[in-house]
Amino acid sequence: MTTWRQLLPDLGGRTLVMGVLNATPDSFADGPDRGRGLDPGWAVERARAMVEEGADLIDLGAESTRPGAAAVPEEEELRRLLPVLRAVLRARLGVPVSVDTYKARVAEAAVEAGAAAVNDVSGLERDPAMAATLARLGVPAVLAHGGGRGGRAPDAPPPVPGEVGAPVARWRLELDRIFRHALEAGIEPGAILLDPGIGFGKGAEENLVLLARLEEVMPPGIPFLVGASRKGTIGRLLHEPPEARLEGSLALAVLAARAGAAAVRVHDVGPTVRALRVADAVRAAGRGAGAARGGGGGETGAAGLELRGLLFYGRHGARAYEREGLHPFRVDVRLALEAGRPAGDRLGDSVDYGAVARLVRGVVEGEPVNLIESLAARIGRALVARFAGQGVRGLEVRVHKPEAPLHHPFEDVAATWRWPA
Ligand code: HH2
Repeated sequence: MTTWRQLLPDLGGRTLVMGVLNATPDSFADGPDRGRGLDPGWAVERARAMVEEGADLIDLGAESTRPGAAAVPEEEELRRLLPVLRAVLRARLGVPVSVDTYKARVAEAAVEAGAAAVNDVSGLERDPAMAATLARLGVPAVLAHGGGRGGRAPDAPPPVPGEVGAPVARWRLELDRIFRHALEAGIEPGAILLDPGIGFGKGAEENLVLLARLEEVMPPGIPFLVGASRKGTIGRLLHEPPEARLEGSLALAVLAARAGAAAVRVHDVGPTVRALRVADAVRAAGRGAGAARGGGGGETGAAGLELRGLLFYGRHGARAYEREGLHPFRVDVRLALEAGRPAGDRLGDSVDYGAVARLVRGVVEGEPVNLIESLAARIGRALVARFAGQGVRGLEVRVHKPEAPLHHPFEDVAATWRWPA
């Protein structure tokens, strides 16, 4: 199976840019260009211009996903898509082309024609055949949250009665579920880019909260893409039509990059590439300064190590059904090192956090226990047994159960274990 990093080697370095190409008569954001992408000749020139402006990949869609758009039958979608896809591929523009579709048959035909990736706004939800099809095709995929249910009116009340404010925990769970669904279908973790789905099934206020809290919403360790370009969220703030939302789109691309997005999906490629070049330079400088502060240890003081949000699946729980399927557990580990640690700047002078993560994984994926308190204790004892002799003088383990069997919306259920007690 091809991974995203094989397709886009810069993934995880700078923020990558996916350029939007619509072979549709009704895409919300295309302004005076609406419908022109149905013409293969025009589409090739548009794609070429985006690549010249710095696009890392082109995303070709033949069905609008805007709220209220009419569903397009498979045959019609293929009739629009394939001639444009073939023409763009024939032009050998030097970047991969993904196809924006939630239909397995369309994805399959597009990959057979040469598409390198699939962008499913429904996160495998809308077409039950999509997950297995992607696993079989072996191409990487963008899996978005919320695009499977049809758009909700921007000012509609929250979908869960009484769920006012931020449904952050729910989005996070649903994204975890999308990821797990993909893994269970046989898609490799490295072939998945998650997407919070700005504007998909979310009200106006919710989209702002989602953008503000991306770092909490997106499962750690899984690269994600954000598509906010020209969307209604910007229109409602600036009162401009989609083709005049450049500044708003740039602001959101920069905020997404700041929150750790691996890629953004945009209409205005050149300005976005330039804005991100600056934003990425600031981010990189921040990382450098942090490294300089944290590095070169061994002179005085004691360092600590922290791993947060390690995600593993296990069968722990007191109810019989919890033993039947895998469910997620998130683990935070904090290790306090003895004074004078790390003794030098080599891996052997400190605790190898990869080894910590592997040990936690072994316990979570191992023999089930009833209580998360027991799970936290089991992880803690295993860590003490392994690392106490390597300069660790204290540790704290926190186990979160994001799918705890509670019949109320909740933020978190967690248990903590400390050593020394
Ligand atoms: N947004 C749109 C379409 N596809 N795919 C992903 N992964 N993420 C998004 O946010 C996303 C998407 C909507 O933009 P556009 O393609 O310009 O409009 P339309 O759906 O009306 O064609």
